[in-house]
Amino acid sequence: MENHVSFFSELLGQYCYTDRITIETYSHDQTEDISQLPFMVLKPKTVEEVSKILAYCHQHNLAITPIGARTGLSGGAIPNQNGIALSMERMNNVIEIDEKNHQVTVEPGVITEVLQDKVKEYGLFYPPDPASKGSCFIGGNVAENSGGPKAVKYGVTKDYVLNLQVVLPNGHAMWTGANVLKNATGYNLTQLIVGSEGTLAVITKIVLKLLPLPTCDLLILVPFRSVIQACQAVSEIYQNGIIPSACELMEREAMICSQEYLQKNGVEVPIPIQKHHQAHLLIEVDGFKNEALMDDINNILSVLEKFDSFDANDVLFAATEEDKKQLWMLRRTVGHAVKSISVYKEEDTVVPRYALPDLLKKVKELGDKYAFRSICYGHAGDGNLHVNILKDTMNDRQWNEQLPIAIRELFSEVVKLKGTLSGEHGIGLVQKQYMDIAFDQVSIQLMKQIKKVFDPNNILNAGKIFPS
Ligand code: LAC
Ligand code: ZN
Repeated sequence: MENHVSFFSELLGQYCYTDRITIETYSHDQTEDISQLPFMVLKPKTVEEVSKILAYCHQHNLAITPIGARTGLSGGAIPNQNGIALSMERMNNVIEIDEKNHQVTVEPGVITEVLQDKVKEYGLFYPPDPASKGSCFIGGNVAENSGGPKAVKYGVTKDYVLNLQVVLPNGHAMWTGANVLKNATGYNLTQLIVGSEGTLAVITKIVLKLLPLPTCDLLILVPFRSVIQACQAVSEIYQNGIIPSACELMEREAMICSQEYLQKNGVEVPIPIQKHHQAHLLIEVDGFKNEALMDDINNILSVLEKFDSFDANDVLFAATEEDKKQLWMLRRTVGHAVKSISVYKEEDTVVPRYALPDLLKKVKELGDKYAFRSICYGHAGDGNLHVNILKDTMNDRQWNEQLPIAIRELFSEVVKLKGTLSGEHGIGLVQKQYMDIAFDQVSIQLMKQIKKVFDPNNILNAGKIFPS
């Protein structure tokens, strides 16, 4: 160990850490209550440093995990116990905004919202907006193929990644593609790296596609007396040819929980939640002409009229920018808020949009069968339901032995509905035991062989994605 520490100290000087506080800080992300202590944290600044670090780890068989802002929800960036934590936080430059081509080149440690704000100055738009956009890194978004509310109209991170500079586990630095919108040249290595959760290569530069920035948006909060009908209404909106820029679902408890959490933290979001309202849809439309957006909203409302549990009189129209900010804050806080009330597990189920009501029914049925409480919310327009399962009064045996059986049953249903295990949070550590539900052995072996081609010594983020 001492030899290793002196090699890395020589390479990085003060940016090689072995002190207790740093080690503990980098031992976890935001995944449940999991933590694994690395023996060292490294914070390189250049691609050359990353290359030297990986070449050394490859040569000495040292486990190393690339780490972003530690906002992940599946444990993708939790280092191996006694492994090395490779934090990308110092590689945080927006290198070039190419206005002529609507592209931006960034380093992985740039905060997603900082990137969005920077390109906004040029009238450009980077749409993917995970709930943690104010703190997560773009590199982590690429590694996990993150989504967010706007995915429903604009797509997820993968849809914007044109080219990547990566360092292979043996230390070789390379570009995966070209800075072009079309590319039919060889295997698509760029998209293989996207969503590979830091298991194939370390991302050191990212070229992203940008869009013109929409100039207006409208936002409504729509109450329903039935959560199942709220889900049914979502696909009805799309079947009527309307594509909102966000279509989010919050169960009653999710709204209340978020409101109370914000209040405890000194933020009042005074939105009336009536006793009979079981769910809300938060629907946004965006574009370039306000009148066209008003038409969209009216069309959406007339589609919703078909549902008898829709309360037209209680629709809340965000009249000001401040109203919009508050509604989005309420939605973006749900995850944190739910977690603050109990030990929890968060599933990131995703099904074809039309199957969302069936998925929700199954979640509640399983809750009755296995005696767990769930709070559901998420990106209904994408069929992407976050199911937060609370430990509450469950005893340890129920939690540790019964719940995995219930989750297995849930994922089996998801796959039956032609969906899959994770829409945007990744597999990481916490979902790998369920991979056999989504893939047969041949597919899993194929993926493991790809991992081996990239990383023959299995040093890079080992133990993730695949069941041990
Ligand atoms: C959200 C995160 C948890 O949608 O994905 O709030
Ligand atoms: Zn989400």
